[in-house]
Amino acid sequence: MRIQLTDVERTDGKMCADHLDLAVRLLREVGAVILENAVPLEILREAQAAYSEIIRRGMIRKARHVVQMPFLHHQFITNPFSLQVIEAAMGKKIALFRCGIHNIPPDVDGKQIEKAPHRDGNHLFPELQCVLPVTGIYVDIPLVDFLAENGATKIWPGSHLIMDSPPEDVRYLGERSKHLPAVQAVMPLGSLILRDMRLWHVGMPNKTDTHRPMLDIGYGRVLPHTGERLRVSEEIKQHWSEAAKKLLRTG
Ligand SMILES: O=C(O)CCC(=O)C(=O)O
Repeated sequence: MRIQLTDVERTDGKMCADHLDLAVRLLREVGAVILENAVPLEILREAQAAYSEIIRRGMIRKARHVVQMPFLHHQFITNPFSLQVIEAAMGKKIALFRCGIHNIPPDVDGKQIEKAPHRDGNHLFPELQCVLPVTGIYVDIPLVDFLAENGATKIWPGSHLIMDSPPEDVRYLGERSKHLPAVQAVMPLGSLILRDMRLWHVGMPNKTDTHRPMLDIGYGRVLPHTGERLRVSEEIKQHWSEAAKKLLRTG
């Protein structure tokens, strides 16, 4: 599930056809693909410095959502290689819906334990036994080398294709995951990983004495009608039943 981009691809800002095909295939079949040498080190150093300042100011929780430079640099948000894969997998109509940082601080008191995995987004129709194409992809960009020791994300290959049956079983991934093979997404600085949002994953304990931050960027396929709602005045709504009001929900 790993592709090393070549110097030619980096100079062209474009993956060759074979690499692109492989990346799309891995995303479809494994649920994730790692692209090494995809992010220039200079901008990563800038982001590291900015994040060190966030740590120094004790703002880690707030940085779980960051809408500021350098984290919104085009080499992150519109990274040419991740966009190539995203557009090949979900089409050209895509939208950015999240930018944040997931950090795992050093486990100073030895209390970090492995948590249960989760999906970042569920199947579009969890009640059907039918896996649809991907409609949401997360691009995770480590701001340090990702190692087994510092808590590289653990993923369950193929788990994006698992339907939860009954659908409520999505709440019990921890128990279910114990029976399935998993790997840690170990990768050097300069890499990124594209994840189908349905893939089971979890950040692992950090056994080193340095922080393990990663940029987490979410893209979704724009689906017709999903944002459209009838505009109804508050005056009318106050006479509506709860069932009627529910028809205007956005989440
Ligand atoms: O920090 C990590 O490695 C995983 C973060 C995570 O769970 C997520 O992106 O939803």
